[in-house]
Amino acid sequence: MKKVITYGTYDLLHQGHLNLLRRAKELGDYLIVGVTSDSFDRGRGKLNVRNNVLERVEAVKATGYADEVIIEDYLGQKIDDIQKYNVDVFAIGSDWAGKFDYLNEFCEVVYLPRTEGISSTMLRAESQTSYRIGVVGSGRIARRFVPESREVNGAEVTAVMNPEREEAEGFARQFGLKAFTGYAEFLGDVDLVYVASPHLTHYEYVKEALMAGKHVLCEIPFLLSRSEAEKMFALAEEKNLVLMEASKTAYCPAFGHIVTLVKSGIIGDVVDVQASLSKMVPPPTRELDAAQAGGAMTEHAPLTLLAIVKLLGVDWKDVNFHSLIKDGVDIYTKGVVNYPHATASFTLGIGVKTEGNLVISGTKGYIYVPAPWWLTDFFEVRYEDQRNTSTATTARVFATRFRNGSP
Ligand code: C2G
Repeated sequence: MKKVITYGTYDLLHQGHLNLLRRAKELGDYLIVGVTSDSFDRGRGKLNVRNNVLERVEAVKATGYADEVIIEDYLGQKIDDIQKYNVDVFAIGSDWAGKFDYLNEFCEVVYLPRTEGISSTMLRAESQTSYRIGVVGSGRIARRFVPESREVNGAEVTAVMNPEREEAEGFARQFGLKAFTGYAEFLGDVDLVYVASPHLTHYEYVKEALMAGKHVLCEIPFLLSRSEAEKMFALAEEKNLVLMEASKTAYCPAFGHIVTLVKSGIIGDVVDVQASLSKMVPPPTRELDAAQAGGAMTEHAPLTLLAIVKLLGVDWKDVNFHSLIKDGVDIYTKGVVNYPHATASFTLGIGVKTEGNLVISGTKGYIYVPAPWWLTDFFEVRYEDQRNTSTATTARVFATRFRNGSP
């Protein structure tokens, strides 16, 4: 019996998928279809899949071409599946031509003609509003945001605003955007605002955008005082708008995996979280300028506090700080956050170098995330008996996929 295997997301199943599955089935006697899991798709940058994995599996089954449907959940699974199911032919659409030649070592690889004129992306685009994103600021982080946002459909960066005309126009030319120097005019031309300007400008930009009825994504540090943050969240709620802090770590699949594992009790009760982060920046720079709210705390605390709050919550008893100040900025800060049943500490450096790892200690074991933990691509769950230690290779896979966008 000749076994054929093929993989895909099969979102909003369409004629292109049907043709592909029919042709794949014709290559042999038995067709296995690997349907991607939701987390696998998110990990490879497919962020807008409409149907969930169960709906997609049902849609593939309903075509009648699949003799068996499996779930594809990790990078490298194709090789495992080919060996496990004794597959003779791996088939995939010609849009992937060349990308899976490495599987020739295990079975025959066939690229089938792709059906022109139809795709899930087209179907998704037809049925959804496309949001116009405006970027405030044109520095390092904004420069990374524009190309990354192109991976997401349903939203497109269309404008940039910087009060310095030359800066705005240079950035706009580089990315094919409209340039604005006036905020009100800019707000009139977008649906959603990404604030990536210097720290001290965040409050006014966020407030005006919300007042103008625009959703806001604001870079870290979001705002520099609790009362400002509370006011802005209340305003967003009143206006029924989305207001988010752009904390990427919170959306790293492997970081989410750690939080879930901890909540499941894998290390027992959490008694301590230690998170550190340091980055050396040569002066003169905004990060070391007191007048621009520089310092280790404003630069790094949002990420370390994210880990602490996600793991231990917001009901702390007290917080203590020790800072080393140079030229008016903290080049090093160590903070201890005490909870009724646990303690947490964060160590931050901007002119002091330290290890940037995350250690979550529990009554049964601990989780160790090496530097740079905030990009979370690998972690270990460790126990007293080292034979029990498990390396979260799935987490490594998630992050590798995420960074490389590899198939
Ligand atoms: N396809 C096609 N014609 C189209 C659209 C898609 O032949 N107009 C094929 C693709 O080439 C693929 C299959 O249909 O072989 C599934 O497509 P998608 O759902 O887009 O999944 P894809 O991202 O290609 O997943 O591990 C997953 C695989 O790498 C492929």
